[in-house]
Amino acid sequence: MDIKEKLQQKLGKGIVEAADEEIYYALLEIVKELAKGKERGSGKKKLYYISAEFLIGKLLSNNMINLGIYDEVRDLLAENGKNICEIEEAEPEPSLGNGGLGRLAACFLDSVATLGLHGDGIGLNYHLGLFRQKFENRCQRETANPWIEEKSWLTRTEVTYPVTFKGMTLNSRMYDIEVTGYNNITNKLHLFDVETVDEGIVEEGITFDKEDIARNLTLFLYPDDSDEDGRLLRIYQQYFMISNGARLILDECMERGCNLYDLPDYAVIQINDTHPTMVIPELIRLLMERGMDMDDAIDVVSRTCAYTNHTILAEALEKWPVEYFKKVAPQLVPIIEVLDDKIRRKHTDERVYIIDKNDTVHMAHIDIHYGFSVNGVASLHSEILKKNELNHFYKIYPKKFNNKTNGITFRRWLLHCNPLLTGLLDNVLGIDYHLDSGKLEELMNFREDKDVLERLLETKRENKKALCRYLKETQGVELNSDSIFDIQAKRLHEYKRQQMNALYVIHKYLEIKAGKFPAIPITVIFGAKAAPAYIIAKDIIHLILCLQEVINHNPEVSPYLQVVMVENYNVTKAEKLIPACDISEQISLASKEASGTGNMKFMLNGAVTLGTEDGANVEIHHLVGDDNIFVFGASSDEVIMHYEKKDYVSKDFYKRNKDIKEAVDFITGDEMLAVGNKESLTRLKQELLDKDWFMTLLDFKAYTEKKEEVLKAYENRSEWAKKMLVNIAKSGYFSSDRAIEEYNRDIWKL
Ligand code: AZC
Repeated sequence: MDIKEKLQQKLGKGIVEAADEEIYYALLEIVKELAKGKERGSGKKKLYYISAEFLIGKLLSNNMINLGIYDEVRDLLAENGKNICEIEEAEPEPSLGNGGLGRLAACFLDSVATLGLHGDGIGLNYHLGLFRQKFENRCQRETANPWIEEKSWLTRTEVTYPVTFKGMTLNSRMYDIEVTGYNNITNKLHLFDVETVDEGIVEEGITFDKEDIARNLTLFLYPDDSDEDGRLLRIYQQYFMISNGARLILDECMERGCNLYDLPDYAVIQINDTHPTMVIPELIRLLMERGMDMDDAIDVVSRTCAYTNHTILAEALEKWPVEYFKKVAPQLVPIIEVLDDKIRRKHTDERVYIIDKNDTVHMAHIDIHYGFSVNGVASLHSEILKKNELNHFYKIYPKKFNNKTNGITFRRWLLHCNPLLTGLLDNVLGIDYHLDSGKLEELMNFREDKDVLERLLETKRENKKALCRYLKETQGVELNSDSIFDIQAKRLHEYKRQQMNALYVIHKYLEIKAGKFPAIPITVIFGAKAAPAYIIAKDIIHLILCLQEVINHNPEVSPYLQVVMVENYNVTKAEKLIPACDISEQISLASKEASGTGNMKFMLNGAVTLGTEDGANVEIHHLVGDDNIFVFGASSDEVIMHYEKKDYVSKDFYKRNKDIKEAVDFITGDEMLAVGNKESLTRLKQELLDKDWFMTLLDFKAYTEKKEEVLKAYENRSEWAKKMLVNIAKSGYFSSDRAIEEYNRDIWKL
């Protein structure tokens, strides 16, 4: 039966008569059936990618692209007066991740299947995912974000396990999502859920009874952990995830013929950051339960597990009091104690102990001692791990450390999100680059081709217009599509320095008011969610929303400068912003952004990076060369030195530099207080003056100067088009297919 017949059969009526939602549900079923019919991953050894986050985004279009039916369905719908983009609107986005780490896991699953490798994901089935962001009185408010409908991508399985917590046993159930590779096999994402979960316990916003574990365990991704109940809930979630995962892995491996002593021949477990770390002591415990002696169990598990580190920020390196384990999963405590004891017998350096003198368990230390591989996610980050953050471990295990620079799937971040550019590239290069991203490099042959350059500019113009229409419809803002689109879209965090961008906006606003007009109007676009308990991050959102109000309503300024913060930034919104971007803001304090992956997505879509020498920006710089990126700011070595010497004083910069003083003072000036909250704006200003942990004022001058250079460069349209072309041509390296090939070659060996 062809797609048309299938669709009509499912609909029970003609396509013309069906509503968008009905078509979405019918396509969902068809796609699920097709995916299930595909060849499965096979082979003796299998990868298990365990992660607390899989930020998969909407799946319909991507699955259709990977199954090779997208064009056919799009045309079929068009023939019947339907627009595939509107059908997509009917799909709720599963927000099962915060940002980079979760999206990386999703891109990796796509590439594992695309490369035909045998590997599944293991995670949790959060019913409400990450919160939905609403703007009210120019502040972020959080509401629940349900995504599981009666018909969804989830398939209920018969796999269930009793999971034992202190004083309570909860039954789990596994749900599967099919992960279909591009023209290749289908693997699975296994999401574990607790049978007793109850969405009804959510009250106002995202508040709920944090102690009612049986009903709340899989409700939210990362519940607020600013209090002890929240932190304990995280331990419950983590233990639930890995306890299910560990048993699934052992069961599957035994089914494939494993005798447990040869587990490393049957499984490799990639631990995505420290959230799944408990899988190590849990596997040891389970192997002992099945009769293995402890030393053998430790040896087997250590040869099966590999760890990826995604951050050097101290706050994100998980440490849990032994007390918490005693309260939640006491069965792990004796195992962790033995693991620690073995280290203490071998090493005198306290910094490598697992349990410190405050009786706190350092999760990453378990991974490093009892895993066989430790990788960072960009070359600078991996170097910093070796030289600084994890140097004392590197000295013990130099061979374990390696780098795997992140990557993104081009199916979603080019083919799906940017059909215009894809069409142009297909036309110029053919379609081989879809599977072999290195082929994009052939675009370099067209660097002097006026026609290609003009068409590149044209696709950007069209994508900008499309974004304008979308923002008008969804947020009622009216933007100038002929202006420069300068975009910073990523989680809100002080180290990412959205505040520095906001200070630039203020600076520009003051200049324009004083009569100094930019040659081409500028539109500064932000998209960011702040963690619900992260006060300063929310203050920064408030600052940006107030600026939006003040600037866009100033008739003298708004023809030259506009600011807009996109509400509820998520994967779907990223897919609309990225193709429309001219300037990609990657301005983290050097050394703090482990890699970044947004930087890669923007580059691939023909944006030019304005960034610090941080994370993967360093590699982007290396690939595109000095002429095709705008780099500024203190180097990571300088930054690390400032931290060591504790010699950075932000107030000195404020006192010495007039532009900085004016911009910072503006935060609590009359214009802002007329629309904003005094307490919040004052707190933010004081934070910049008294703390400024991420050295905004240190780099501000270099940033504004470099931004002027970028704006100037944009005026020369043909030269700018060349920069766009070089960025696209050189982005092949950042395909997640390349990253996964490296993981497999060096770590997994499937
Ligand atoms: C992020 C890093 O901040 C980002 O630089 C990196 O690109 C991404 O992981 C993927 O490796 N980290 C997180 O999202 N979260 C945590 C807890 O580190």
